[in-house]
Amino acid sequence: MTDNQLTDAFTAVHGGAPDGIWAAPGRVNLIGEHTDYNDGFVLPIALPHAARAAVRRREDDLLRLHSAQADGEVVELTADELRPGTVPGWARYAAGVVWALRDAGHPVGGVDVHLDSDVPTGAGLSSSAALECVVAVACNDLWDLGLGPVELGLLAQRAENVFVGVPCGAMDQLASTCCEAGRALFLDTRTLTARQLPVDLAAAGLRLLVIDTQVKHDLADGAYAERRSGCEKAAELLGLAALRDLDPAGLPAALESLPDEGLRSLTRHVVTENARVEAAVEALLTGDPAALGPILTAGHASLRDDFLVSCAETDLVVATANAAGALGARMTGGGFGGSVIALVADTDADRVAEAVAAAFAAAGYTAPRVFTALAAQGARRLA
Ligand code: GAF
Repeated sequence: MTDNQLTDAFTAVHGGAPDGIWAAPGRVNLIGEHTDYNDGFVLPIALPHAARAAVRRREDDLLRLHSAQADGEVVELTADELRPGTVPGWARYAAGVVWALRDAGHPVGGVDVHLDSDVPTGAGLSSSAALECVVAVACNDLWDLGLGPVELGLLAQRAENVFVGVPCGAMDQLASTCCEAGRALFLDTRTLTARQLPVDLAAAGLRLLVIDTQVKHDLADGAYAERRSGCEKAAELLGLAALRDLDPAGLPAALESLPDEGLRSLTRHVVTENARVEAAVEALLTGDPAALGPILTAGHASLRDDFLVSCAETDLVVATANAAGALGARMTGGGFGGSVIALVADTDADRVAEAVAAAFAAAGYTAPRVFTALAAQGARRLA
């Protein structure tokens, strides 16, 4: 939607004009899955798909929240009365950020908000982080808070952890606030050191397909929290601050010392996944993006066989895409459905997409949605 359309929609709901328009993108993670809450490495790119918000600062502390994707109602809340776990539905992502900013001592008050997002929901593409981050950047500008992208991303993560109640790591929110166009964000989630790595797949005759299986996942359903607490337990038993601290050379001995196969396989995934991120960074830095292919496929096998967050649909996409000529493929995001990324030569893109569509039809699955991912700009003011 254009800025004018957003302004018109804001005016129709709230009356008058917004103070400005902001955008915050969804993401795909190239590699480094379930590493962010283990103090590890991630390598996301921002998508052109984004949550956009027309926002106006209010002089009272009323939040009047409206979403083009919801049923038309305006959700009215009082900033001072916001409490974790009390706001249902999409509005909790916006309200949670106001809560997190105020809880951190920032003098944020009421806002009128009209949201419109084209980040597919439940597709593993960070639609909720996009909603959080667009409100965070808007409040940062409207109250002149002077917060940088890392601080804003971490506040948005706190909104999700505490206000919404999902124990996610920081990747999605930091990807949304920190990513740059044409670059992948190599982030060390312990030190929060970030490097922006050029990712020019087109120059190499390649493209990254995003294949949304349309199987909805829900991070709040407990399986994600279980994986996270399993990793924390393994680290504790190994005497480590986090699984990030386990060197690949020490992995065999560490695995032997763990009491059960569940903890062993979680540990194996995290240690090998961090090494895959480092290998992927090397591929990008040496100008050899095709080398990402086998790294993606190995990452998928680890998520499927060790971390147990894959599902029949994502496994079918990966197997079919690779059989049809993809250089590599893997599920992206938290898992239990959602999207697969496939690295393909430009000339093979249609064949891969058609093969996946045919395999889904044969299996009786809903047709997948396919688009090409282009590394887009992180959260920003549009107008
Ligand atoms: C979800 C979470 F929100 C992220 O923090 C991350 O853990 C990801 O799953 C898995 O890598 O998107």
